[in-house]
Order: sequence, then structure tokens, then C-alpha cells
Amino acid sequence: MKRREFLAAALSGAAVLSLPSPFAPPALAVNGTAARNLRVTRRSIEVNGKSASVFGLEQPDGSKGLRFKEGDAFNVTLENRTAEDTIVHWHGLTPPWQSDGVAGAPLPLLKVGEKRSYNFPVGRAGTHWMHAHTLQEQALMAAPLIVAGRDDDAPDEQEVVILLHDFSFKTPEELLAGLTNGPLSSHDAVNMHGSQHGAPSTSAMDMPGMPGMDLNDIEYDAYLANDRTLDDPEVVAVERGGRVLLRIINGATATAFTIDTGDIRGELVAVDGHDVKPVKGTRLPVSMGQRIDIRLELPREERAFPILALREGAPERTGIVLRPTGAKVSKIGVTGSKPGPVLDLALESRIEPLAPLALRDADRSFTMRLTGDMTAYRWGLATNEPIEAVPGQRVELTMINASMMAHPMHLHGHRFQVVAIDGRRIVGAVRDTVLVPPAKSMTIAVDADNPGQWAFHCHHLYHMAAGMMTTFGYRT
Ligand SMILES: [Cu+2]
Repeated sequence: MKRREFLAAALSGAAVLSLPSPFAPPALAVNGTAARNLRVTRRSIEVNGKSASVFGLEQPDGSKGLRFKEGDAFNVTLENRTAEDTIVHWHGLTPPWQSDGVAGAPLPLLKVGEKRSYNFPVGRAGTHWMHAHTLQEQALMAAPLIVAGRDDDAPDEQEVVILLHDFSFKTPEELLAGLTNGPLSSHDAVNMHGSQHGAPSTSAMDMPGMPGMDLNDIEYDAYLANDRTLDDPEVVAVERGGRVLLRIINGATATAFTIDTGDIRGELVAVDGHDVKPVKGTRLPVSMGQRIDIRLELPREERAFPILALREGAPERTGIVLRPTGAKVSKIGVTGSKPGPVLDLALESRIEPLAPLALRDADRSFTMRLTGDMTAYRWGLATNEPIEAVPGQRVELTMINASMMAHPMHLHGHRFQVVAIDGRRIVGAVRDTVLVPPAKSMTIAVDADNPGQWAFHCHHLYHMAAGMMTTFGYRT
């Protein structure tokens, strides 16, 4: 019996629920991968010339997040070294349910000073990440979680990981309160157009083809790439004419970006850690929770290559700079001259996965309406019946966005495939997070292969906090 089959058998059915709590690591020797310590910490960074206290997810040597090789075990002890209870979700991995990081599903928050151990197969190679499944995500409790493939780490290709974030000097609680019950501005339009009360609107009302769509709920103080703004960006030394693999993670809580590779045409080679037939482009969208891998062949020129992330529907931007030896790095403003593109499904409808799910008919089909009331700041997911499957079933789920904002929908513990857009069947991307724009319908197929009561939610932190979350459950 293969390792994976053994683990699946051991964890099928009610066995998951009968594990003792607090959780003891499963007595399954996954393999010999050495145990690693990961600490939730408090740290200081400088943003806009001011010091900010944020969270960190760091190994004892200070490296951020975790990096594995395909075939490794996720053999990790997580320690909460902060003064607050918390919980961390391994976004993109498909662990057994008790190792997922959502409070009460099934384990409670990790208390101050507490340690929790994990040991399961890390799974397929891909660009993943980890983040708090609480409002603490806003305070930068997020880090890369990379699973390198057997062919990665080629000597002729340099890996560059970029973690994007939106940053505010306000606490997440203050930001949420500002959205749900802050003082109302004089005109309804402020609410209808989705800007935070009192902040300038970034509605797409004035953009052609996007009537009444809402883009950004919050005006942030900064947009970060690897904790830094373009005032003082990370400058990565690269080889002139070299090959670079960008692993880009949108860890922002409420901001979608378009990656701008300037005049170098990149090749999109993976989405959410799943390989795709390469798509060439210089502007590639990435919504909250999603990841994109872009392969670049740098020209043999002695100049710097900025890799920018353009805020959706607004001129703010962030990014890093790739710098061959000797190249001069010029200053790039934190605000561009034009708003970043509004994310749509043009790319999504073209993506072809290298490893699609097996072709088969759905055993169960569900319909879910994504609803929103901007004025009350209430968000919801309404299904015709509870989403439930029996292990081994193929489930299809059609999400219909009846609200005025786009929602990046994330299913825990599984990968899924986009199989229809507005009812038109496609062999679309394999992912864990898919953007559902307003008035669009997206159908995903999921194989029910990982029993549990899994979180299924919008990856806009404040939409989730305001109700946009449900469960993908299993019946035994
Ligand atoms: Cu949402």
C-alpha cells in the first residue's frame, strides 16, 4: 500500500472525528523528513517611514514560511510566541481535516505559548502559502509555503518568491468596524460604490463595461511586496540574460492585483500551484488567496527589471526589482498614472491544466448564490441544500454571483477544476481559489477525496468575516 493510500484509509470516515483533542500528531510515520519548528511571532517592519508591529511566521533561523520538496512530509511543530491566540491555515495543501487551520474545525485556536504538531504528506509540488484564519491575517500573519518539484531548483533558473499584502496602520478590528457600522457618509453612493466611508471611491462606475461594480472596500496605507513598498523595494540580484521563476502569492486580505512584468513577456506556468499550458503575457491577474508562477527569460541587458503588482481599479502599486550586476535601479512611484486593470475571466477562460481531473459525470450538483448587501456590509453564500458528499463522489458546484463585488472563492482541503463559465463547459484550471466576478456563474468540479467538514469561503477577509463562509461536508 502506498503512503498516500495508507493515510487516506487511516483517516476515512468517522476516524477523523474520534481523534483525541487537543490533537496529538498521528502515529503515522509519513517518511523521514526532519521535524521543523515554525513560530508565530511579533516583529517590527517599517512602512511609509513609520514603525509597524506585525506578525511573523518564521523558522528559528529567521527564514519566513516553509519550503519542502515533493515527497516530503509536512512534519512541523507550530509554536505561538505571541500574546494572542491564533490559528494557521496551510493554503493549497490537502492535509487531513484535523491539520487544517480553522478555529473549531476541528481544533481550537492555538493558545498563547502553545505548540501543535503536524505530520502528513506535503503533497504535490506548487506555490502555496500559510496564513492566519482570523483577522490577524491583516496584520501580516502570512508566509510562503513552497513545495518544490523534482525538476525545480534547476541550476539555470532562479526562484523568486513574492508575497503581496495590503497594509493598514489601523487594526483589522477597526477596519472591519469601519465597514460594518462606521459613520455613514452623506450619500448612499459612497456605500454603493464600495469605498470605505470617507475614503476616495475606487468604483469602476466610470470604467467602460463595468456598470455599478464595486472594487475596493478599504483604502490601505500601503501595498507591500515581501514586506516592502516601492519607496524601498526588495532588489533581487539576478544573472544577466538569466531565467527566473516568479512565485507570486496574493496574500492581501482585500486587494486584487495584476502582475505587470513590464516589457518582458512572461510565461504563466502555474496557477494555485497547479501547472498549466504556458500562457504568454505581460499583465497577469491574481486575486486574493491565489498564486501564479511566471517564468521569465531576461534579456541580456544591463538594466533593472521591475516586477509590479497593480492594485485593481486604482493607481497604487507595489513590487520588487530584478537587478543584473551593474544595472542602475531607478525610483518607481508607489502610485502609477493609471488605475490597475479590473480583473475579469479573459485569462481564466483560456487556462488549460496540464493535469485535469478525470472526465466523469457529477454524482452530486449544488447551486450557490453569492449575495451581498453593501449598505449593511452583510455577505452570504446561499445554497439550495447543504453541500455534502460521500467519499468517492464527484461534486459539481455552480456559484452564481448576485452581488456587486467579485469574490475569490476558496475551498479548503481539496483541489477543484473550473468546468464551466456562465454555463459554457470548459476544461479549465485546476485550483483551490477561483474568482467569481459580479453577474457571472462559475462551475467547479471537486472529487470528494478528503473527509472532513471543510471551510468554503470568500478570500476577501472582511466578506468572510461578514458571513461569506459555508461548509463543504461529508456524510458517512
Ligand atoms: Cu467576497
